[in-house]
Amino acid sequence: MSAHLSTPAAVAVPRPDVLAAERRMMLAFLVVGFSALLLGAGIGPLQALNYSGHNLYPALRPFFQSYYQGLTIHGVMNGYVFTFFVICGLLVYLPARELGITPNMTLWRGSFVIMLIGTGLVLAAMFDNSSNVLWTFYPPLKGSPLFYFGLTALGLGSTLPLPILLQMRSAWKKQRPGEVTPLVTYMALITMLMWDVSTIGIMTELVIQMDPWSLGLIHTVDPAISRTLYWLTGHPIVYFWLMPAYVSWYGLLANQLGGRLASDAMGRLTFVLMLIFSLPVGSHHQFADPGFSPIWRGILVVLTMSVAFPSLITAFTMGLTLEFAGRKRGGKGILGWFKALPWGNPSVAAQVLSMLTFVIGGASGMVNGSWQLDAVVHNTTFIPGHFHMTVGSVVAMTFMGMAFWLIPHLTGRALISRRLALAAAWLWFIGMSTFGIGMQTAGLYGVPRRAWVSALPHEAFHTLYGAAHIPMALIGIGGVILWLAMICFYIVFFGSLLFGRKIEAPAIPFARAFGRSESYSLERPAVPSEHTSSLARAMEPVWFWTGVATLICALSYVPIFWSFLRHMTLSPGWVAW
Ligand code: HAS
Ligand code: HEM
Ligand code: CU
Repeated sequence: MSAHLSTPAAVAVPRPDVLAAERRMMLAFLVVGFSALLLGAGIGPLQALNYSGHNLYPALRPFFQSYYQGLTIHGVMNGYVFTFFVICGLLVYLPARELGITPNMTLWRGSFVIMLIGTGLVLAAMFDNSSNVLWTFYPPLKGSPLFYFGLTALGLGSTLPLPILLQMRSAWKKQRPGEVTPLVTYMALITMLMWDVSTIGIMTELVIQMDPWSLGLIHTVDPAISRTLYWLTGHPIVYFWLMPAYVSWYGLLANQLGGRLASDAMGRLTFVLMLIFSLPVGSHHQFADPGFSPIWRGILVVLTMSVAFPSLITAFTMGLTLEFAGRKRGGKGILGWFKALPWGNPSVAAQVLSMLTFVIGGASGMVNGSWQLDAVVHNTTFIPGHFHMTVGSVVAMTFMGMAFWLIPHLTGRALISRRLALAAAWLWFIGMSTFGIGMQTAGLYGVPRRAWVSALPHEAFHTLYGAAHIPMALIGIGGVILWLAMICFYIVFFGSLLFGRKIEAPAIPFARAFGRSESYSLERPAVPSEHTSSLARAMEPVWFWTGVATLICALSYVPIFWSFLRHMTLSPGWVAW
């Protein structure tokens, strides 16, 4: 047997100054990302209070002229800036630690700088009240060129981790021929392949339609084509947010729990299925748009249910992983294992609590994904209810949980308060659940999303929405609890960065699994190559799977664009504020 063991190649450990530079870069991504969340999510409760009938906007006049200006800032800062910075940091930094290979720092810095410029441009465009076009920027609403060029830069910068990952993986493959890519790197790579293919939609929309339109070089655009290009990317974007959270669940959490991952191969399968199924389904956001045949809408329903499948695999794999860990820690009975998890660790608590919210977030996704049911909930608060129980909880909380170990790891400073970190996780969980359930229930009463309802006269508000007053009150209460959660989180986040006690930097969770104190070298336990599962091997040809995904995507979109291009409906721009 030992003859088949692959021996670790002798590779130079990255130099301490290079490691320090990588840490600084990761920290920069983290700090910018979470600062964007501070601004974006800070506005969220104002919107929640809008739905409970409290209009705070007149008091905020010099900063926000309208509800829609605030809502645009909220969607853009949270949906693009927070997520992109954290993800583009993590998906390079974690593989670099796992492989023990230095990433291409020029490209990584390039990604950061381009996105930072983009952020500056969109902030200027949103704060000068010129671009209240909401985060989906549907034409014919028209904002300023700064907004669209800013988004173009953000989009471009977010694609750059892909070449960095490809370079690192090929360097690793040269040293370890015949072995499958380590799990975290594999997942990061599939995520970036999916994302870079999908950005063709939004980048085409921005470069061919919105950028020249905003500059006045063309005078009209076709909104149906824009919306379809937008959702070509706009659906995969939700998996671009989710998959890095899954990287943490599959790649790191089992070790944080002191257990083991139920199945490495299932993790790989999950990612490949997400790559294949997320690209063609964007038009399920357009069930209410004209121009799609009923047959195509039916196919979209089937494809959408298929993309839920990898998350169901994840639910079972994670459920088992949690159970392993809980039983190992002495948990007994049907749910005793759940109680026995290391709840005192804020990083674990944030991530496991986020999984619970995903049960509701995922179920509401299946409601949206069915064409008939979507007709009931489309454009109601049910939809933001759905996605705050996914991106607003699963993704935001998992990233917060990661920040709780990343800050000590990157800076060598301890968290200033473990209790406050735990409070942040629990308050976010309670606040987001109260808010999300309120939003979803209010949506079933027909309360519209994207509506400044609190500006209505008192009687009109009560006549229209009186029946939904309990869920609408829950929305406001959830929002206020979320403010408290944010206060706890940011005291820990910035407090620890500035004042945390100096400690020895903790190891990356997966480093411990491989028996290393710090995952800086290529020293992994020798794995008998024939022991790697055949499923994991079948998932290894990433270019093949990307080709399949791209082909299916093209097959689904070419007929749609073909008919749209033959029946163009051009519109001039509107400024509705
Ligand atoms: Fe969605 C709209 C369908 C998932 C985000 N979605 C949105 C929008 C956003 C968004 C931002 O088909 C609105 C954009 C806008 O502004 O208009 N979505 C789905 C489906 C899924 C789904 C089928 N969405 C997500 C995720 C998001 C996200 C993830 C962000 C991260 N969504 C839609 C549709 C629309 C839509 C329509 C358009 C609606 C309209 O009318 O506009 C699926 O992927 C969901 C699958 C998930 C599951 C859950 C698995 C559960 C897990 C946790 C397990 C728990 C454990 C704990 C292990 C099936 C993994 C166990 C312990 C115990 C003790 C029990
Ligand atoms: C929209 C509240 C955090 C992403 C909304 C809406 C509310 C809200 C009430 C719907 C507004 C409307 O339809 O009129 C909150 C609260 C938060 C929070 C109270 C917690 C402090 C987050 C986070 C994310 C996020 C963490 C993502 C990472 C979005 C997006 C929209 C939205 C993308 C859609 C904006 C649009 O319709 O144009 N939020 N949110 N939110 N939220 Fe949040
Ligand atoms: Cu979608």
